[in-house]
Amino acid sequence: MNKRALITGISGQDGSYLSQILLDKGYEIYGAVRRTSTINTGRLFELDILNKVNLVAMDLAEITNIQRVIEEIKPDEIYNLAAQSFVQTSFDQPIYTSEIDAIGVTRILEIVKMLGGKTKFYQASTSEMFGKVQSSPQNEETPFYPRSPYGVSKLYGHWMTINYREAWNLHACSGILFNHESPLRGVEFVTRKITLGVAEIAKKKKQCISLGNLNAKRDWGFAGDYVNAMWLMLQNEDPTDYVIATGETHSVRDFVEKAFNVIDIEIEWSIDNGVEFGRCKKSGNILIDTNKDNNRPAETDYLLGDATKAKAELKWKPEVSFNNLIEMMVKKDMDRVENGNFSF
Ligand code: NAP
Ligand code: G4F
Repeated sequence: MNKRALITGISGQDGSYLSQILLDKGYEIYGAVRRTSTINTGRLFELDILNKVNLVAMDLAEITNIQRVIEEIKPDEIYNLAAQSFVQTSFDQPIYTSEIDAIGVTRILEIVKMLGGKTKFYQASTSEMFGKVQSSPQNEETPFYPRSPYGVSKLYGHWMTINYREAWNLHACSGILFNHESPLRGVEFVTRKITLGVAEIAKKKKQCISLGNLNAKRDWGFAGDYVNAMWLMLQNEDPTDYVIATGETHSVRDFVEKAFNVIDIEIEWSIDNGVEFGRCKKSGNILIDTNKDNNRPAETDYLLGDATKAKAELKWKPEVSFNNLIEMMVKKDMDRVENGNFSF
């Protein structure tokens, strides 16, 4: 019989890619979607899998809803990807973020335990838990120091996952994933904001992209590679936690330069009256400006992951390079802008 997976956050970037690879493996997919005025199915549509998954109404805020869904579906595996996932918003909505990203995890774990504890559970943990990094590169042994309500909430969910594994013997594991991007990334995140902005500038629909901290560094990989690691973790006989990362770090500034290179523009940086700008070297036009509104009250300055454990035990490795990722994102956004093809 086909395995059954319940994916919370199926409408998001990772949920869509994960559905795609699990469908290829023959899984029956149930995707939890919360009630909104229009259900966000654009990514599933773009991957041409919308009619291959079963959508069920489930909000992480509502335990009775979670219980009914899990009781009815009886999934072999649950991938808990649902979250208020935007760090900046978590400073304005710390309580809502905790409700979903922290307590929401316990709601699912408790129901899995109550129903006999047979369902395997994956928790979407994050490199944002390392925050003000205590050592580099970061691996499974690195102490955590979260710098946002999002990071703090995720750290609670991380430890709850470990606690249910140790206390109740659940097959529960947590993937500490570093930033991963794709053409399906939400437009609020810096990489997609840049690639969409570059495409709009190339097609003369926009003049300038406004950013915040250009010096922040991230270990950016491709989401399609990272969802495979989630699946591999749940196939382990003994559940444990893994860091998933590329082992390379780049600044937001590097990302901007490389994204403009895709459309043959070279960026020159300058500071006027304390504000940094990026100009087109050839025309002198300002293509990037910086605005303090895009800065965070507390920043995670530097992330660099060490995925040695995942490489050794899961035989996982990233396939898409930093340059190829940027090129893939810019080209897809050029196509979207040219054809007015925005499905999410
Ligand atoms: P995403 O695109 O923002 O997707 C988040 C998903 O969660 C969406 O499907 C969203 O539904 C759903 N959701 C939000 N609140 C919910 C609620 N109350 N009840 C049910 N569903 C809810 O995020 P992503 O990039 O795919 O990331 C997936 C997971 O990995 C998240 O937990 C994120 O925190 C974590 N993570 C991501 C990264 C990364 O770099 N992408 C790195 C580490 C960890 P709507 O469509 O209705 O908004
Ligand atoms: O793209 P970001 O918003 O991603 P961030 O905060 O690293 O969070 C993402 O990765 C986490 C894993 O580490 C996930 F858990 C989380 O769910 C999410 O997927 O910002 C990246 C960096 C930050 O340092 C930010 O200050 O880019 C900097 N930045 C500079 N200007 C900007 C901007 N970020 C955004 N979103 N918008 C800007 O204009």
